[in-house]
Amino acid sequence: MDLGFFPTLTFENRKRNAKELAEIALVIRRDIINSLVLAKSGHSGGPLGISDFMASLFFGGYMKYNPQDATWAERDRFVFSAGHYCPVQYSCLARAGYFPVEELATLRKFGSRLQGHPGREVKLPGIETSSGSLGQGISIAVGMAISDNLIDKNNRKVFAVTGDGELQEGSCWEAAMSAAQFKLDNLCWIVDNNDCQIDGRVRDVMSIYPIAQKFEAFGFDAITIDGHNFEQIFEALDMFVSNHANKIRKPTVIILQTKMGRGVSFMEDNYEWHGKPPTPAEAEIALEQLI
Ligand SMILES: Cc1ncc(C[n+]2csc(CCOP(=O)(O)OP(=O)(O)O)c2C)c(N)n1
Repeated sequence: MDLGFFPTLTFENRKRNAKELAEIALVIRRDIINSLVLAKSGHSGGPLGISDFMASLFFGGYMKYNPQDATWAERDRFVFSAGHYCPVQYSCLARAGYFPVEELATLRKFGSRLQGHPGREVKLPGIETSSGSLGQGISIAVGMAISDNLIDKNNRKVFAVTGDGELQEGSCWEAAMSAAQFKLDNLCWIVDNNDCQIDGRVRDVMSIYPIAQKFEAFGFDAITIDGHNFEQIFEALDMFVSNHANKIRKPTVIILQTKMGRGVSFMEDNYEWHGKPPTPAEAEIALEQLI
């Protein structure tokens, strides 16, 4: 599918069309496989698992951005706190028109703008901050939301994704405390709850459950959804957009129940795919499944 047809600045008019977004999610998943097999290193499982949500966020009309002017003053901001998921973010940015799709083939190469974790210093358009040291990106996102809500008093939104294993970092909960304290109704925190992390099941390594109740206790409006069900994704994002518009003076968290490696049979729900790329033979099978 050629995604070149997405014109700039049409986010306001884009329809929340589950069928179209599912096709876009497949394009994104293929980009992830293609870039990782060339890189010969990197993270497959998380990026594949969150592709349905990322397709909806970037191409479903929920986020304001301008690929021709990446630092446009009115843009909403997106931070991938779980920076190791960046192959999915790079695909979304390329498909949105921030940089040529061909550049995805440079993932993790020496001198590339597409490093293994997003880096602000390499000046890739669309990357708002460096991230990858777990727990830090979300803290930066909270700072962005504070500056928008309390200082500049503008209408921008901040979207930030953490992993579920990432929630084991204490700094995430300091960020959550601050988001509630400063009544950040412009902050949409997304947790990718695939119950997998680098060493095994999140619940076995260090349980972070129950997630929604914890965030609610911290003062968030929380919603837990099936992260592969587009209607539920739309419902959750609509809830945040309405919370922001109605100035409910609370941050929102969307907990996505996803499968690591979604779409590729031998990667699905298998934490061993947290941090490795497919071999060329595996990539061939994966691409056959992602159509
Ligand atoms: C502060 C910090 N500690 C450790 C790591 C190494 N690390 C990278 S990803 C990861 C596991 C994260 O789990 P999760 O957030 O669930 O991501 P997923 O396994 O779903 O990709 C770890 C421990 C890191 N990047 N930063």
